[in-house]
Amino acid sequence: MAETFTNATQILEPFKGVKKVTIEEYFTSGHRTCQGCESALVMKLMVKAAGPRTIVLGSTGCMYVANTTYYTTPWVVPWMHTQLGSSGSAALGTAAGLKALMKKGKMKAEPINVIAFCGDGGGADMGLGAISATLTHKEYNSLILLYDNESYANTDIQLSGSTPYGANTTFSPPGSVKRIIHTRWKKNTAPMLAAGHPECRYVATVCASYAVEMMNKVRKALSIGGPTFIHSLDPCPKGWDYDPMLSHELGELAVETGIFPLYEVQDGVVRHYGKTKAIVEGRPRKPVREYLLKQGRFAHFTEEDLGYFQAKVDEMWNKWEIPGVIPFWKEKAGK
Ligand SMILES: Cc1ncc(C[n+]2csc(CCOP(=O)(O)OP(=O)(O)O)c2C)c(N)n1
Ligand code: SF4
Ligand SMILES: [Mg+2]
Repeated sequence: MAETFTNATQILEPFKGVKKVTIEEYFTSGHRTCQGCESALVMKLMVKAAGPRTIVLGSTGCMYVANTTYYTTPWVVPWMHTQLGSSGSAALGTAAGLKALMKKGKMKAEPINVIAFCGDGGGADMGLGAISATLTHKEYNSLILLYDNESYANTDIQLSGSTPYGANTTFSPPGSVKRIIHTRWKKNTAPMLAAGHPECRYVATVCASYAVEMMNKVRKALSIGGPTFIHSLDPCPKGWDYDPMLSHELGELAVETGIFPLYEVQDGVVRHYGKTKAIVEGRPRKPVREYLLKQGRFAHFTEEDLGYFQAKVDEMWNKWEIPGVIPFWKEKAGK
């Protein structure tokens, strides 16, 4: 006799402070990421927030390759690799499969979290279409988490649509004739997905430098139901070329300079978080040079380049309809 099936989610209450965070780990030793790798911390916090009744799927990239050396794995929960552009398809297929098996009584009906992670190459570039499709299927519960180390890191730091303007990558080395090879501005991925998928109930940005906030956004995304999306900015010592001990500080600086705002879009309501909220309420932003000049990938920047970068970030805050989130502004009357 099939059990009654409701497709409910787990209700994961927010951790009320760091002392209330559970001590159990579901991403443990056994991986070979670089020293100071923030994306490994993101995996650890993501699955700690989700808890043991969770399936993790991951597309090709550092968080696949460095985490699954033959015969070892840090994952304590079930996990599966999926093709580079397929985090969306893997999330949707797994959620649909679980739902069908439970509905038919072929497995115990219980809420199981489905999380698919992807890198910026796999998610913001190659897999964007599959993520978009998944975010339109409101009948299936899943979370897609994009860990953004701002390059195709695993294949030796090629530039992606998430790489910041001017950064030195293996595809954009500064030369003596042309200093800035990468002249495109970083994609605004989370708002693009929030605005384009009106029935996706939860989209958020996170940074593991603010770990409790990050875990609570994961818990909210999993509890709220339907497909959800989180974009995490992850300092990468190898790709960004800095001392590994600076990972935490660089995450903070990305937020304090206003380059990477922290917010959520829940049922269409935008809420800024933490230091981003303080900036919206009038706290001065730190100059972008404090963030950029700590990283070797910007070592070739001149004052002119720093000025250009600062002006673009100023525009996000002074001109955008919703500061740091929505890059439109209304035409002034009479123009
Ligand atoms: C279809 C396909 N094209 C290319 C590759 C080679 N490849 C493996 S990992 C990777 C980089 C992925 O970058 P990203 O998604 O940002 O993850 P990261 O390596 O930065 O963690 C590439 C290009 C592949 N595995 N599959
Ligand atoms: S290259 Fe960057 S993302 Fe990849 S394992 Fe090293 S620090 Fe982590
Ligand atoms: Mg990447």
